[in-house]
Amino acid sequence: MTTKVIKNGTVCTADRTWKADVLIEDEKIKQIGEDLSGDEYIDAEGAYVIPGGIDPHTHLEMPFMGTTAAETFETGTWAAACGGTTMLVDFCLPGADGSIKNAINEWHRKSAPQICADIGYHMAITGWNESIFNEMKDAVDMGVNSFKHFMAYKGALMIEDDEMFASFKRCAELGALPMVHAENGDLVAELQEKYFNQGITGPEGHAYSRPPELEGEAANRAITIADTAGVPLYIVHVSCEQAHEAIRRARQKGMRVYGEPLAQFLTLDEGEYFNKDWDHAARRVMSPPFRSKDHQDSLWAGLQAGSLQVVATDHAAFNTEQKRAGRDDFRIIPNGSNGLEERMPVLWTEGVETGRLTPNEFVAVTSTNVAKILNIYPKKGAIVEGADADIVVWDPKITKTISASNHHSILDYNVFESFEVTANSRYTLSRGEVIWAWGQNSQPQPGRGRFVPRPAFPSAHTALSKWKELTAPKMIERDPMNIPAGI
Ligand code: DUC
Ligand code: ZN
Ligand code: ZN
Ligand code: ZN
Repeated sequence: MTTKVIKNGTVCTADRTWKADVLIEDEKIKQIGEDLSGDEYIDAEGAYVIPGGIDPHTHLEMPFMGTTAAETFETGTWAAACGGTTMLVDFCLPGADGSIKNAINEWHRKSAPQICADIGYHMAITGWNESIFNEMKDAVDMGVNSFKHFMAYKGALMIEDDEMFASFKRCAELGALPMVHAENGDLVAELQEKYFNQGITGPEGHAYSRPPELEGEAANRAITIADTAGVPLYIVHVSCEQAHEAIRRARQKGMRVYGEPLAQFLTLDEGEYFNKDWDHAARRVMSPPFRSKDHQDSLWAGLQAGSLQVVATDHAAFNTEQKRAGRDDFRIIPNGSNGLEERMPVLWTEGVETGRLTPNEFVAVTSTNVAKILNIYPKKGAIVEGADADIVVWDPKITKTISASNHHSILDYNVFESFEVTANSRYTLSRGEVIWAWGQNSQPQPGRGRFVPRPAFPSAHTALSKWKELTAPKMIERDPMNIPAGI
């Protein structure tokens, strides 16, 4: 079989940086060392050789809010590859029958013929009954080891606390990772109505009705529920100091709680919702919403200190036409924004170029930490012998202006429009195949990507359980005769 060597680059992993060539054989990394030779060569002179990015949070072709996200599995995985992301983890939603197994099979049916690179899934738990309890085991057996719970979207996806507790306990039994969308959905619904009734019908109403306090409250509640169930917790799209603070406090107490800021939250702020151009503002409507600069500072600090571990996009792409369904009512603007292609270049430019993150930290939060937390390390997220050759030749000298006119997403706009980025992927390799080369723009074969099963976590994953103490309570012996008179 043909071998490839990535030549003359600087290998940069989550823990070190050194000059080395990387030899690839049979889709895997065969050897890392000096002066390696092979059948073909890939030039990495002047560039970093990093593990392919993993976006832990996307919604491709997701049916949502009366429409379906416009980004397809084909365009989404291709756009991702163009920006250095070689794997994404998409959220499966149950269909009308409520079945988890059927939802996973439906996601396979949609994704398999289209994907240009590898994917995994999380499963959403949007209600609670015996068949969901049973089917969670099937999901884990099918390679889906994480379950998301929406604490918002009242009347649609929202789950109640008792249901969430039941599901978290089931996750603990199965060695699965529960995730939450943390916003107090009951209060969001009330605030939405309040502002709408005051005549605030535009996208600014979206920001007013989803204040950071409601995200912080839900994050704290989810952490308490996870701790009582004795299971780790992953909080998706952390947007604000209040949620970050809850995570920091939990981690300090020894809980395994993970937080995921988005590239958008780190760089775009709530001022976008007050733009006079309705389309501009509506295109940025997502939940939680963009916040003020203070919250951005908190998120950057969390990435630096390790209290937040990964950067995602929540890529949920709705075209302008779809957004316009909410022309007269912000409550029905489909929620979601883009970022799959932009996540890594934007994070490098705003994080590494500014000195906030080291290149190694950049690798950790875009790839390695994701692989570890989602239990696919070191198959993914690593440059070590035997790992999948998902590798990016990351060029810190490529500059470009982000624009809908040159991006690879299906979207008719880009929330990062006119951002100047100072780095991009020179070559993106997926299991050893070059699927993106800067300046060539030739899309790989749809369907070449694979579903990556993620196994259950070992039982140590459910350590530190208050719940275990609660289920083995100590009996206290009392003398029934020793009760004071009059009680
Ligand atoms: N938030 C969004 O903005 N879109 C998809 C789902 C979500 O929780
Ligand atoms: Zn409720
Ligand atoms: Zn969400
Ligand atoms: Zn999401």
